[in-house]
Amino acid sequence: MKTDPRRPRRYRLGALSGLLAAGAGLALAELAAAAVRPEASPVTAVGGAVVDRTPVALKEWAVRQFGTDDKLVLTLGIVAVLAAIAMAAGLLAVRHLPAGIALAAAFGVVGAAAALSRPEATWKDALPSLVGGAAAAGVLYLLVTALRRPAPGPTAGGLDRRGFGRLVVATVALSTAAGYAGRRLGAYGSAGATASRADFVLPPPAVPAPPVPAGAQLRIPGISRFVTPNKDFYRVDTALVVPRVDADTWQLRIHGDGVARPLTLGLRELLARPLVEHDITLTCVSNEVGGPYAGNARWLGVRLADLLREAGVRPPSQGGPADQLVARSVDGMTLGTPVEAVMDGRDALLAVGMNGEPLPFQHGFPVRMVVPGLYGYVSACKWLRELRLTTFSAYDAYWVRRSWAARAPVKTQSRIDTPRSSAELAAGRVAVAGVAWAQHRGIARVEVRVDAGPWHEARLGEADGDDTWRQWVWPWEASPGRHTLKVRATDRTGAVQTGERAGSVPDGATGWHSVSVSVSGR
Ligand SMILES: Nc1nc2c(c(=O)[nH]1)N[C@H]1C(S)=C(S)[C@@H](COP(=O)(O)O)O[C@H]1N2
Ligand SMILES: [Mo]
Repeated sequence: MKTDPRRPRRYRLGALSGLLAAGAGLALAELAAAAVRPEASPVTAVGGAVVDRTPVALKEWAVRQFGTDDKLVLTLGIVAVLAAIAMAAGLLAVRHLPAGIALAAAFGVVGAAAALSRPEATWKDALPSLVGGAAAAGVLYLLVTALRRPAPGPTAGGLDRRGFGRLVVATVALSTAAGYAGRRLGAYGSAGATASRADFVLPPPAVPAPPVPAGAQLRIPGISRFVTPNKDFYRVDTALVVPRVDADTWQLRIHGDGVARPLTLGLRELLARPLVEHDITLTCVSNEVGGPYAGNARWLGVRLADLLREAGVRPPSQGGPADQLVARSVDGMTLGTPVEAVMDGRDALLAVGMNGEPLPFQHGFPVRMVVPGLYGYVSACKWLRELRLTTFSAYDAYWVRRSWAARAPVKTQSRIDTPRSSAELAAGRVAVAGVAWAQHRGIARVEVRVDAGPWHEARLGEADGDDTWRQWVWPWEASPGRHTLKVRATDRTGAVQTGERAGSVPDGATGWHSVSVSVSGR
């Protein structure tokens, strides 16, 4: 067989054609998604489908490795896989045009299937991926046909560089224009939501929270701030694009077993009820011992128990038929909360305000749930849309279907904020300090131990109710050498935090946080 010297180059250009076709497809799909809804973009849809199907062990690993960047890493991963397949499709198309085109188009179908598999999907969600797949296939067809067409004139048999070059320029221009238009259209689409948040003035609370006691915040460099500023508040959710809900059209529906008077409320109606303010520390079940997924804020909202009573709901202890309250968000997330906990007198809130401002979009604007004493995944539904009363035996919420426990009260935990792990310290007085939490039970005592020594009682910051974390500090006379510091807390029921190590699945990690430091002599 004779080998054609132009072949390697033709393949390189084939791979490039694949990439350009994929780029054009993605850009047009983003534009279409901006028109349909942002969640329907193929990358987001595939990403969401991957998140839904990721085994917990892998998800935990990803969260440990990448923290809150896990979403970015996932998106980059999808784009990288897509790029590899796009190049393969380009190469394939050079050899066998229909096969390459079919591969490009198949990707549209995969994206469409992923979009349709997402909760809350309608048939329209398939459109962006189908448009993208068709565009990619069409562009690939044009580029590869040009590659295969011999140049006219004297260089007959060679590549029609000009023709191919023009097509490349046209493709890049088209993709850029579509990408730009998509962004503009996307911003336009969420402009109503953005304006509704900007215009939203928080009503004053009928029951204000007392000021945070001055002694709740210890003056120690490196300790977590007692009130976590909104911009620093941890974020954990499955949303690859943050839902932007327009407060003016937002509605909440309350219905289900034992709901004598189902309710549908807009924001105005919700806010017509008395608002209470309450400080609550929120923690994530997937937080490792010593991890960062805990934050404390002043929430403003309507007491959920009042609203449920208004709807005629009775807790199981008073003969109500429903023991589970399933909250559903606009993005189809479901979280199941014990009705008994919501109605037992604690300040379970439908929150609209966080630290004096409307909820940030990332934290659930316009309305989210917050329940003191329960991990976020069984209580803190963001972008709330529906509350349905049912039973734990009849329904498993999203995380419960993924090996997490159905009921998950917060476990007593404590964390050393300072000194940091591997810190190099000078011998002498060192402030060992951090936070401890046992929401709704309260923290009674925190103790610190150096190496295998005795436990020393730490000084506690002033308590701000039982639903928030508490700061603590212990002055250590550090002696030279390597040392390990450990902390444990005792809640107000007298239960001491267990030292037994357990991972976060299924209902929260246990064990004592420990920090190793080295102390040098003077
Ligand atoms: N709609 C929606 N609400 C959600 C989640 C989610 O993925 N989607 N994650 C929950 C989890 S696991 C936690 S820990 C809290 C975190 O709230 P934050 O991001 O405001 O800190 O939100 C909860 N509410
Ligand atoms: Mo969580």
